[in-house]
Amino acid sequence: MKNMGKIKDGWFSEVCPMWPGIALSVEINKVLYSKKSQFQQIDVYETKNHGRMLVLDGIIQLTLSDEFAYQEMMAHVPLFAHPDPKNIAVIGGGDGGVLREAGRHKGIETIDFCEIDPQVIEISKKYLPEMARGFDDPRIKVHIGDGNAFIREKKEAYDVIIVDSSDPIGPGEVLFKKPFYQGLKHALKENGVVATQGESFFLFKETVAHLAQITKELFLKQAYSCILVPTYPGGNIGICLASLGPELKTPARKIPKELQDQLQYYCPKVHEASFVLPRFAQKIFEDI
Ligand code: SPD
Repeated sequence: MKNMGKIKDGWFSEVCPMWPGIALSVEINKVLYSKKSQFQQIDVYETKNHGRMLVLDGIIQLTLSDEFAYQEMMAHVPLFAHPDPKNIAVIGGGDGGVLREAGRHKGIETIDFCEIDPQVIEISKKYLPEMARGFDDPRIKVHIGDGNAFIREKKEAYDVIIVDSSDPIGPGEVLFKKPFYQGLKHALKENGVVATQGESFFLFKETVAHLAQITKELFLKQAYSCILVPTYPGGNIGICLASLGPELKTPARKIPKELQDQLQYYCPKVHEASFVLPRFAQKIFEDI
């Protein structure tokens, strides 16, 4: 896929046809890594004010200054929505950030992790150790391959599945289609919960509506949680959540104090508040 990032006068600009007319720019000091893998262009920058930044095919995946918001919410909202997650899967997110957060749940027994691009894992281990320490957890089994194919082979295997995908262009595209969600449902145990990268309701109304439609058709409950992330387009991103039983909008259990003390964004009140949407965004869900 065409690399959509541009560098000019020391600024990296994320320019993507998915969000026309808007470019998010970050001032950079140094290019630490820049190479094409079998699947995508991978760049790591040292930014001037936001720590290191991982960019795939020209699209910002994270900066170290605000990554905690996304990783914490992607992991803890679905994991606390489930009453007792023991076996979980994480699809995508080769930087290891969601794994790092999921690993904070002591009750989890197994974590299957599937990533299509092994280079993202290697580069994250080398340049983003704060993220990739997620891989140190002995409960994790790493599978390199296509997330869609991986999930299709699983039947009633997981309490929670988290899909930390890039946008629906390039390798992540298949993860926004109905057959993938059918596979997710099939792979969930009774009372299972699924959370997928759900894009911004400001910039991707059609994608948000599309995912809501699919999850409404297939699951018992569905909801959309909003996360504030300054270095994602529009300053926000969403989680598309669906369940075969549990309520999604309130945590199913108390957060242990020692876990809460490690977090910077997630807490039970933020869990609930993240589902309170502005009127125009509520309408997306009413209209499906
Ligand atoms: N528009 C960018 C969306 C990126 C979502 N995935 C980020 C991966 C961080 N673990």
